[in-house]
Amino acid sequence: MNIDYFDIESLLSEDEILVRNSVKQFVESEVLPVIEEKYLEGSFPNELIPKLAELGLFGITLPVEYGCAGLNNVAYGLAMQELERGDSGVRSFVSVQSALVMYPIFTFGSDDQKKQWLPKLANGNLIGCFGLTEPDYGSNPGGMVTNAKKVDGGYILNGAKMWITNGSVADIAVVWAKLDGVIKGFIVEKEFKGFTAPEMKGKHSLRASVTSELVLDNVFVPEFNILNGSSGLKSPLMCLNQARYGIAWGVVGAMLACYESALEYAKSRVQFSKPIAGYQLTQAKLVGMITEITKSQLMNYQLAKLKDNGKAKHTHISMAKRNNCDKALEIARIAREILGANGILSEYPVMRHANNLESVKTYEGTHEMHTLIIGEDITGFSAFD
Ligand code: TGC
Ligand code: FAD
Repeated sequence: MNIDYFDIESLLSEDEILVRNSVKQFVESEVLPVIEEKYLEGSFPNELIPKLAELGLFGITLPVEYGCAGLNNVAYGLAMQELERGDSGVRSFVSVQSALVMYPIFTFGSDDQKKQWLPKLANGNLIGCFGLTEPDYGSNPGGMVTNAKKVDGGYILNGAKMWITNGSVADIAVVWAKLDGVIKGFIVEKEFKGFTAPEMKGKHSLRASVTSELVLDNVFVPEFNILNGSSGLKSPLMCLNQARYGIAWGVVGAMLACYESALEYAKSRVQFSKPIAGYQLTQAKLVGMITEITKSQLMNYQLAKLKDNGKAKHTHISMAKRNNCDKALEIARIAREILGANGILSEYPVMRHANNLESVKTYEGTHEMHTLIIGEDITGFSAFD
């Protein structure tokens, strides 16, 4: 089923529809059959990695000369939407690889660095992660204490990162550290002495996704591995723009899965004299859901157009990330309500999506951070401190 109340499909090109349909088909045939089990087990379905690469989903907007698909932002968004219709953890995997690892190498790296890493990241032979958050610096990454010192032939890195998606499975980590007080990006390879990435356990959310600490204990990073084009907090924030954009689209996929599940259930579950879909209270819930989905779809489409035309501001992206994550979580919770007791079972996707969305609303800038970012933009007053 394509839930598209305002016929947004009529705005899509044939290529964009093709991307959406092929990712959707992949999710239906390869992700949905395994995801509940993987979620309950607490592991990522690694067997999907070569297939995600084959579909061209890693670095989807980057140029073909690096083995990427070179597609536009509508296609990127639709791909993320369809992946997250399956599971936020699968979309996270692709977000990190594309927006947080390949994008910084493409944007801040030298030609040699691009040639060395991008094709292998595009074909899934290398997996990457992105280390910005620290135990004491989450919403305020500018305060980070991880630091780099210049030495002969390279740098010595010390510090710790926390909550890092794909950390323990990554071959390379894009680590942000202060060099003479200025934030720079470094490519830390998993074999480097003094570098470890213990997995974080006990999550009730994003269970089909690996989350880790990164520990840097006097790690020598050769000169070749510094991202010289990066400078200051603005550089990691530019990467976050790419990922937040993908999340804004992705969570619409989670909304669609929850809405579809609740609608079908409501039409067939009979209580008192008729299906619960026939009661006004249930209809009000379903109407609220489809209206929020439609608003998010329209905002995403216009955001994509702004982005493709180089006119998207980071505050536009904040608005879409903030709104869509909030509404997705609300929709997932209401869907669970409509399903009654069945809503907590793994037979239905809604509780998994609801739990995942708790993280999605938090990472890449919490709801509150995006409120303050937009608040500052419209009033001219910063309310962070
Ligand atoms: P502030 O002074 O506001 O900004 C510093 C410089 O950066 C510029 N800037 C941006 N540039 C590009 N894109 C953006 N989004 C930008 N936001 C700000 C700003 O203009 C300034 O430039 P300049 O030239 O003046 O130096 O910084 P602040 O220290 O006051 O901090 C505020 C800020 C923006 C950091 C905070 O609002 C924020 O965004 N916090 C959230 C942190 C965050 O999102 N962390 C995410 C970690 S990664 C992650 O969660 C991955 S999840 C992966 C997955 O599994 O999918
Ligand atoms: P804090 O910053 O401690 O915030 C706690 C609460 O205080 C929040 O509600 C926040 O909104 C509020 N708050 C903070 N400051 C203010 C203020 N000024 N005004 C009002 N309220 C405020 N990070 C990475 O670098 N790489 C990753 O790959 C990555 N993956 C993640 C995966 C998962 C599953 C999760 C859960 C997180 C991940 N993160 C990652 C970290 C994520 O970006 C941070 O959790 C997020 O930025 C918030 O930081 P925090 O958890 O330290 O919360």
